[in-house]
Amino acid sequence: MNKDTPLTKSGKLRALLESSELEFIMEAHNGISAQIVEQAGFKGIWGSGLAMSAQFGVRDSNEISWTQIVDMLEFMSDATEIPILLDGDTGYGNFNNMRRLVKKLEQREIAGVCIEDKLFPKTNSFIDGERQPLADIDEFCGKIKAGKDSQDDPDFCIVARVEALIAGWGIKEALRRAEAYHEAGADGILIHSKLSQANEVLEFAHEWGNRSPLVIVPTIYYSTPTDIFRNANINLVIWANHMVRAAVASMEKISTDIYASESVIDVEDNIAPVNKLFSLQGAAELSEAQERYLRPKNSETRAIVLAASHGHALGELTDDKPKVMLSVGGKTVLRHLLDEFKNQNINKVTLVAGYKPEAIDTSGIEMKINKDYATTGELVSLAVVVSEFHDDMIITYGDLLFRSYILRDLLESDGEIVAVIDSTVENENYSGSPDYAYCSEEEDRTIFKRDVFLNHVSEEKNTSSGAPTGRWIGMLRVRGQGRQWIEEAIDKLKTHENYRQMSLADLLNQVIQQNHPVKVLYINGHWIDINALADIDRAGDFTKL
Ligand code: SPV
Ligand code: MG
Repeated sequence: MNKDTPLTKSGKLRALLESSELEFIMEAHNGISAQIVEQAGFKGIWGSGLAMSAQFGVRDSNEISWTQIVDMLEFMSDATEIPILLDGDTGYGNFNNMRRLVKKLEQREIAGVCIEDKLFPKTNSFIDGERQPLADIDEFCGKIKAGKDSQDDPDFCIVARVEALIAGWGIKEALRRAEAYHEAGADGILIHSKLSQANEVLEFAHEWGNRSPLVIVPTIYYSTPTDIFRNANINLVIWANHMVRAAVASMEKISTDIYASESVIDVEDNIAPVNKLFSLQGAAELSEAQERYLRPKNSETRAIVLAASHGHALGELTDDKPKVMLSVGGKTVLRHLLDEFKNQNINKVTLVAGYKPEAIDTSGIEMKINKDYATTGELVSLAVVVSEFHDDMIITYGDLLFRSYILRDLLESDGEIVAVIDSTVENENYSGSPDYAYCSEEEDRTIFKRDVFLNHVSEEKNTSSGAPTGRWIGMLRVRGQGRQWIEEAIDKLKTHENYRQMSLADLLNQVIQQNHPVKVLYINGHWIDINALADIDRAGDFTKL
């Protein structure tokens, strides 16, 4: 930044007032309009009394309280970097009210205040201006002095607004007052006029010379070319009410159009997109902060659900839908699964479908298809979503129902790959072909649990590795390097002649064969998978427990 650029808002306002160039500030009346003014390039904001009253739907006659104004200014100031000059009416009372006002404005980083020499409660200068009594000059000078004496920041600006021309007193009185206010310490003079030509303002400017910064409000004499002001000893132009008028005109049009057409189709392209609001509100910053401070546990975890097969053993039940869409205990199997994921904050779920994908309710999931589901095994289904793999994921069969603690414990377990193993080797109700797990140790029921690793998974009950220590339930956690191990194992198995028929058990065995550890999370029952008709009733009972 240029070393001469003031850093404080009050410093910036003072620089505008004292600039050798003609400067401009624009009205704003709330946080969003203040931001829009800043984004348009304006170097300052006019906190207009008229506009703020109007946006509250009341008159510009001190019907809103000064604290309501200060509250609004706080939003405007928080939302912007450019200085705000408050239209402070008469200072909302006498010298004492003025002192308190200045303190409160400084606390909110409002750069300055303009007060006008009328009586509280005031009325807008363009409504019966001649009938409005002017303040006693000495009393008004006392107010200016009190304000100047109570400011802590030397750059805070107090602009004195002369209403003599509005009230019909003429140039002489205007100059007399301006001089007194200047003497009292005002940082600038605002000369106001309600004529449609700038003549009296220009005459005043001419007489005033460069005694102190001069500010004008060309609301009524708007047709005067700006260069005339530029050449007339004027420092600052206030566009005093154009944001609120623009908003009113636009809102009126849009509201009438929508009412008449009973539709928003034709207006959509003529109004700001919702994303524009988000951007003005700084929504992106909040999302970022949420990532930093509020990232819920497991929110990065994704789930992959394998649900491609037909499930022939279920007979007619799967004639028109895959297993995951069977209803159990009032919900589909898939819904049970998704609810378990949701309970653990896992919201990104990819499901690999194959048989009758059109019957799957895809709300809350992303669906991918293994089109060769009828002739391939689970491994091919998993390979369909390799591109969806993530550094933290659960891979599971879609026909599993389980108690919530199983997924919770799996998410809390550490290890690059963790397999959930039921330590009950035999289960007479089990209808499928079990994946017997051969682990480094049997389940240890003491509190001093040691890490257990999977050695092998097999449909064979007794293999050369000895007796099984449990059954794999079809659920895995994969994290960190584990993802790479799985990808490498898939690549390796792809070269195998049986690849198309391979299962996830083959994948686990391959990972282990490549010397990567697969940790075991032992459980004791509390899950069920749906393979045959008998399982449907059992699953119904399971969900009721
Ligand atoms: C305001 O913006 O509230 C002003 C300027 O005081 S004017 O309405 O032109 O009087
Ligand atoms: Mg005003």
